Amino acid sequence: MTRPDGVGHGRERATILPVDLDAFFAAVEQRDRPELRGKPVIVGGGGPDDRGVVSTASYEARRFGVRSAMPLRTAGRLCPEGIFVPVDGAKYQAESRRVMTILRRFTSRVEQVSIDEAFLDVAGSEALFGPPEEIARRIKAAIHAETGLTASVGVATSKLVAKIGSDLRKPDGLVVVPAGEEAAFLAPLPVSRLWGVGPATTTALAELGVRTIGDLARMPPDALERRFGKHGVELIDGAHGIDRDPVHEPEAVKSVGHEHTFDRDTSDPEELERTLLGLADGVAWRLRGMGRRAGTVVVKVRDSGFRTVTRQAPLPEPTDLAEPIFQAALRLARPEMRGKRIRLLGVTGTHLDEPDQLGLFSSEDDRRHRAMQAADALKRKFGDRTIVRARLLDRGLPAPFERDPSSPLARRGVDESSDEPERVTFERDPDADLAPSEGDAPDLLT
Ligand code: DCP
Ligand code: MG
Repeated sequence: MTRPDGVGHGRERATILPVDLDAFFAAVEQRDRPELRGKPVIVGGGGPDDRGVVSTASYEARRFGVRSAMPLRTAGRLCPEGIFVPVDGAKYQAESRRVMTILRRFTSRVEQVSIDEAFLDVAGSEALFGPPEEIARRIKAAIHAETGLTASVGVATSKLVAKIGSDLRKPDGLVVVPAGEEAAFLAPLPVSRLWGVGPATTTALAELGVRTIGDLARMPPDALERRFGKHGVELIDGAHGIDRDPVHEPEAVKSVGHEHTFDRDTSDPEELERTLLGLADGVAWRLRGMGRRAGTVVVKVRDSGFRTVTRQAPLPEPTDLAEPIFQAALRLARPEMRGKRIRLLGVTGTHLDEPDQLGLFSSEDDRRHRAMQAADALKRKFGDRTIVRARLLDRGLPAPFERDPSSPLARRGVDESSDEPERVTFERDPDADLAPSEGDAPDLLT
């Protein structure tokens, strides 16, 4: 697509796919509680008398005008039959992670932009999965089969046009805008569909007689620039479907680690072992989320006198499972812990392999199976109260393992010298020439 002045966005093919789950939190609740299906479900806070706001509403509730960010009281007034459900953040995070893992089976070029939304660039995946439209169908089918949720997907040459497309036929939509048809696709839509066009700009444009994106595209550019300044130039680009922002791949990560500082220094072998297990589980969990495996385990042991040692050893084979990471960590840490009171333990996986095209070579079922085998092995070893995270949560520890890997906090990593009780660290590849994007996933839940 090329602007009248000859400026194009440089992409000749429609390979950008936004994927956005439909009524995400509400859909998860309707999936898990069949009695809520087909009903107006409002997720957020304690109910219509609560002072909070709506997180999201099922499409049934939206028919009454209920929207995200609306006060719960207003929602209760608009939709008296609405069923109010509290937010279950950990559950939605886990679901989000499953969906992102599915997306990464289709390409490594996945940019997660919120808890339920990502952009993919599938140029390069076509030999394996077919043309972009076919990939879009497969993605929708895989998400539905594996999570029971529906997603809306767009296909276009730019994020802007593809996203407008994916929003257009929600829920369960699929809109393809072939290269060269952007202007025709956008022309009849209201200007408010464009990014950065809120109520004020919409009103100002209406005063100029501009209501649709087509009206906007026909406006003399200098008139828009005079009226809106720099924003005017963006408006003109938008009206022509021009958006040069590429899909930003995740930063190259070299290692994944978790640390725990004990409330009170301890020499209790059971507590030390259990903590290593929890840390190993967190590392494995995170690796699986990234589609990576660690080749080496590093442990860090700090005693009550602040003496810190790190020990590392290669794993028998690269892994993303808790059990081998835990076994290696225990072997490394045990001699360092003997006869000491321990202040801090850390477990890190390094020498990560290349991002896995996961499902290409091993089916998701295989992977789940392996993960479950590992859980079973741990169960055999530690008896029945074994869900590792649950055991750690029982002890009142924070839940570092539920942190969204793409959250700004986790991406930033944490200062090595700080002494926070529980930390997630990412070490970036200094060679990777990938600037962190401004559009980091909003950390909705943490
Ligand atoms: N969310 C929230 N508060 C907001 C907006 C969103 O807590 N103000 C949460 C709840 C949503 C989730 O984020 O389920 C995803 O946001 P979306 O904007 O994608 O909204 P939905 O997925 O709920 O609906 P849609 O079908 O319009 O995408
Ligand atoms: Mg959504």
